[in-house]
Amino acid sequence: MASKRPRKSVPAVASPAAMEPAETSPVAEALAPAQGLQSGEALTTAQGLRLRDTDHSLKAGPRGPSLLEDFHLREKITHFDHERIPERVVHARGAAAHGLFRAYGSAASVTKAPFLAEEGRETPVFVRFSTVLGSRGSADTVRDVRGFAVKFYTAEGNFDLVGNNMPVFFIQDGIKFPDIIHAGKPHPDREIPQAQTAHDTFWDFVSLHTEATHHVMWAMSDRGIPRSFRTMEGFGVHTFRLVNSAGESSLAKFHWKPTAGVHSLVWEEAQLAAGTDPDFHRRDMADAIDAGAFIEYELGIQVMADSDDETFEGIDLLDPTKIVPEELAPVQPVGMLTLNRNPDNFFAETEQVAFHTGNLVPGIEVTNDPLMQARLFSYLDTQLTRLGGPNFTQLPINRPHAPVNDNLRDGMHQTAVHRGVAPYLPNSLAGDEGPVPAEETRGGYVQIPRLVEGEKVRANPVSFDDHFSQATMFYVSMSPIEKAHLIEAFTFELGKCYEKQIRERTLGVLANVDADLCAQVAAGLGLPAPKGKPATDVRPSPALSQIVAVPGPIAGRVLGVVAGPGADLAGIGKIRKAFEARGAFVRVIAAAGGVLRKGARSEIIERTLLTTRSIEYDAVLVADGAGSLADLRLSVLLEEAFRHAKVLGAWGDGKQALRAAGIDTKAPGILLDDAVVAAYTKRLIDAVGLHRVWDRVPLVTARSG
Ligand code: HDE
Repeated sequence: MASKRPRKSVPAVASPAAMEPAETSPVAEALAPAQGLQSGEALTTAQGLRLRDTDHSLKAGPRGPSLLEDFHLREKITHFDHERIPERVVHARGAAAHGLFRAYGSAASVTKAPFLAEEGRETPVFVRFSTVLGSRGSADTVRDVRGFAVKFYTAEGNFDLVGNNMPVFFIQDGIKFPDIIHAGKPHPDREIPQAQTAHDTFWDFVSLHTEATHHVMWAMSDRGIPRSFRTMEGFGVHTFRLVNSAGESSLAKFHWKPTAGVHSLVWEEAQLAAGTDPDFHRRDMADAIDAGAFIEYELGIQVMADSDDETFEGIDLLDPTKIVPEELAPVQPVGMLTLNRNPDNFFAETEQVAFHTGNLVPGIEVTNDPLMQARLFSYLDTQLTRLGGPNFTQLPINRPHAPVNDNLRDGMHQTAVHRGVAPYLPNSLAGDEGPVPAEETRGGYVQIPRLVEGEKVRANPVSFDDHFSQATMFYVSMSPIEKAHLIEAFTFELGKCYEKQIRERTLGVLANVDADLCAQVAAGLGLPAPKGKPATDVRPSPALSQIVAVPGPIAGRVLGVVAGPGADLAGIGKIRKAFEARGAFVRVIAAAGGVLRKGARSEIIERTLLTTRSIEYDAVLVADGAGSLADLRLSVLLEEAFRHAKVLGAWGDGKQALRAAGIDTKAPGILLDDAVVAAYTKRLIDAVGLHRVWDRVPLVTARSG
């Protein structure tokens, strides 16, 4: 969908933590050498030779063959031929932003890592969000897990928190990763379907491999289709071991909590967006940051006592298919992350950034979670192929902001000119230039001593055998609308499977989660519901539901206002002022492009009925003066927004357009007034702050039968 860049004048999100992007941030400084490769005014070859003509190849006469001696032709084409690198084997589709993390200092009691422990300490970060299964060019809004990878450029070296927007994983042992990914990726014969799990091989695997059940519940829930990157949580998933300055350890789980709340798309909207704006999430993030509506997440930790059995309230903390309910261990805030700068170059930064779960700093250690253990191997290994050799840490985006003095040498794409003759330790020849080991208190990878002993086995602890109780907890913690979405998602995905035995086997799995869930999905598929043995002693965890009862912030939300010649521009102006003051956006929609003028006022038409679709908006209004705009596309826009439980409204004669679209103006979430007054604007802000008008859903369901 064509998009204008948002107005630069939109003010920053009204929050004390929002920061102006620094003129020269440390990251920009780190990138300086790369940018320095472009200098001078004249077009040159890679060798610096000035070029007069880059439009014609050297030929034997204007109609003759090209000559092999045309070095410029060969250099230009050869470089182009090699512009692509292999896409990531998973998480290929992603978008990223720079930002700053500011520590509250509250983590000092549990970790000595200064970027967490020192109050007010600011650390530059680079964050890449991604889907897991789709190729680099796939759509943003597909149902999938979202990657949430954060690189902290700390003074002690890089720390990477390579997490997801769901707190659990499909598998307990990393050795199963190729299996789950092969099952989820497109079928190897036809390479379809792209970027989705609604196909036989995925459901074949997860129905046979029941430890995936809890994660499947998350993936089928609204969490699988986030409204935007700014409205999703992030999780470190694994349990980490934190160590404080007194050498005491505790076990912890990392959580990112978005200040904008946790909100999702509805399924039909996600599907429409995948076609009409495949870049929906990355556009949303880039536009918002460009406009100064920065994106924030609070980092929190759940802290559990370190113990020999590494369990908490009966939950095995080494099992990545389990969460610790927040009601049992509260998430304690330790700092704020603000994304405030878009990358300058997608390839140099977003594509070449290399995360690694083994990038740790003193004060943060890994545990024996067998999923984490396998990851420690994988992330460095994959970059050797993807980034073409062992020197990817020298790329500007991967370079630490801490001093580097290693004895790693040579290799493909070496850009450092190392001096000296003794890249080894111990030595007597390096003099002052050679590195020496850090003193004990400052050294990295000095793990807290723990006894490790056991027989060599290929086995899981018995506690890993419970595959269903937390899946049940997830389901019973959902509100009715979230349950309905889950049922719809399962029915959709299984309805896309060709093999009846896979549908039946999955129903057998769901029967062990919840009888009602199983019965409703079975009814949708036209199959009998099998009986199972769901856990009965499960307590709901209210923190798992994302439905809000009180209006939250509206930063980053988009309001579409339908207008036309003669529309009430003063009213639009009042709404714009109120929304932009809260970091939200107002886009004027009209039948054709241009500028609307009335007296001294003007409004740029940012979207036309040809270029827009309802998925772009969290709410749609029809302005006074636009009520007689008769266009089927407007009716579709309004009707879709109605069906997707979005706030709709109109003032003055704008109400006519709602009625012409067949919208029941007495339905919940239809905000009408005669003119834009302060009370009307407040009602709008509150309604958008509730994200959706869920009360309207029964009406829509009744209408569609
Ligand atoms: Fe990853 N994962 N993963 N993963 N992962 C990669 O690394 C892997 C897992 C996650 O934006 C790859 O550089 C294995 C869990 C994110 O660049 C690769 C296992 C979680 C990203 C890899 C896991 C993640 C990756 C592909 C099981 C959430 C995107 C390209 C043992 C806690 C990072 C790359 C980015 C990327 C392997 C499981 C998150 C192949 C073997 C669990 C967010 O190394």
